[in-house]
Amino acid sequence: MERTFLAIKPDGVQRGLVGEIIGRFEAKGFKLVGMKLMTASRELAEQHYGVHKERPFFAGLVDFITSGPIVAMVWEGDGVVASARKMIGATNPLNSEPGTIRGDLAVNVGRNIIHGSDAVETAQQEISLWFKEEELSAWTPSLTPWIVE
Ligand code: D4T
Repeated sequence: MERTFLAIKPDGVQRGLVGEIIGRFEAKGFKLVGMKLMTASRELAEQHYGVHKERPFFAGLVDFITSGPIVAMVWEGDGVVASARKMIGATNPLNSEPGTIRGDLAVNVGRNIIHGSDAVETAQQEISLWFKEEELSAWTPSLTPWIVE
């Protein structure tokens, strides 16, 4: 079953948006299989954003993402990687459609409140970077037959 890595960034936690954001993925019908509140080390943040190492915003991004607790999560469901990206919205919140998390709740690219994996392969890498296997729960919500046939 497809899984994605989502993280509510320090701004989302500081602004008290954890419940609002998690609620959207729960209400959609995806399954939460891992979640922890943690402050990322510089090493972890640099690995996570390694693809942006040469970009001018890299140092500021790492400073920001390690500046306070984040909520790291793994969600599961058919098509969850692409669907979560759609629910999150464009990277720059000023370009995110209303109805998306960033479109509804953010205004600045450096404070865009949530991260979501951009592809199935990236998701697998990010999940193993942030979580140990034993931190993930395989479970069957009793509502499943009412959400997927
Ligand atoms: P993340 O990875 O945080 O989910 O964001 P996106 O996948 O939507 O966008 P990204 O990888 O291109 O950017 C990573 C991260 O860097 C911040 N950022 C980005 C920034 O501070 N300034 C910038 O100019 C850009 C392009 C925001 C997200």
